[in-house]
Amino acid sequence: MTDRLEQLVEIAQALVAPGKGILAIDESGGTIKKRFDSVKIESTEANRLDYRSMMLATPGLGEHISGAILFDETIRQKMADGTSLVQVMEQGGILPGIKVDRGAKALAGFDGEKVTEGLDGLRERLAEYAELGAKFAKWRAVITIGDDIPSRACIDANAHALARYAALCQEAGIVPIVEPEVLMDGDHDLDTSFDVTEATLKALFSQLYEQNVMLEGTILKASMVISGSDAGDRAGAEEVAEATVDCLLNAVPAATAGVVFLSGGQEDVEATAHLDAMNKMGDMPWPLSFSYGRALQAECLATWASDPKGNREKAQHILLHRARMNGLAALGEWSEEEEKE
Ligand code: 5MM
Repeated sequence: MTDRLEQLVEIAQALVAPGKGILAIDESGGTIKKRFDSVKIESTEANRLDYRSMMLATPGLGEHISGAILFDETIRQKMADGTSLVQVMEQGGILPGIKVDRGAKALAGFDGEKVTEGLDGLRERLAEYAELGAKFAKWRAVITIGDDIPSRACIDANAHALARYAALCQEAGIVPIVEPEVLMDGDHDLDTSFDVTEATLKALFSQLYEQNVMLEGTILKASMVISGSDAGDRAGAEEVAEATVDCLLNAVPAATAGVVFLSGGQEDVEATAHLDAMNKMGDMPWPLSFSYGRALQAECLATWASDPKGNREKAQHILLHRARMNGLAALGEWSEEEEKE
């Protein structure tokens, strides 16, 4: 194995080290504005820096968080004393990652479906991000469940783009996180979520194979197999865990370095309980961990926003607690009692 491939494997394994997971704080301009609007904070560059640097400087965060995914603005930001956020992360033992997709855009000819853009110029952007300290990257595709969708065309177009992105990342010595998110929106049942997720993952791994992507240096960021958010009779934690693990076993090669889940709109504790239930099912071919955005940040954001200066430590404490709970869930050692401590 060449040095570059060995380094990819090492980084990928570090990202899913036992009891550790990823903090997703790579909200693009529109999404962070939406999050800040919900807590009545203006989305200025200074406020985004204050909020994200507060999270990354949380003492002890690196015990449960292996890496954090940043947005382009964040990987370039420095604090008032000149320390860059990348340096803050390095000091805290957290690997810097970068979102490199340019968003999910309408897929021509397919109403209601999206394809993620961002391949043009990606080789050059990756080289720059590697210089800035990025060790891993993320690309998110969006698959929507609805009347007669997703189409085969949408699944294939997104799988193809994900694989081309992953190959470019590995060429640059950056570990790709491939994220084909099957949205929870809608009233679909668990079986529909299973079928769509399985078809999506199979298409993705077929494309990764076609495009020579090394799975030992690749992380899958998956959505759980879960009832739609508007479904009448939503499946419970055990059912979600079993369906998700069955689906992954059907579609994800054992060589893949690890699987981390997105939270996709689940409540904080719900996302933790689902991950824990999966890891309590016994040994898996890959580590199963987390890469939550909202399920790690929701309470931390609300606390910080109510008094950004006065509540800084309180918000950090809340983030650390959620990170610790999810770290336990990644080991199958979480319990409701731990939650109360
Ligand atoms: C943190 O949110 C990420 C960026 O989203 P946009 O590109 O839409 O601004 C998002 O990709 C996130 O990493 C994943 O969806 C997982 O986040 P959740 O909140 O679903 O755990």
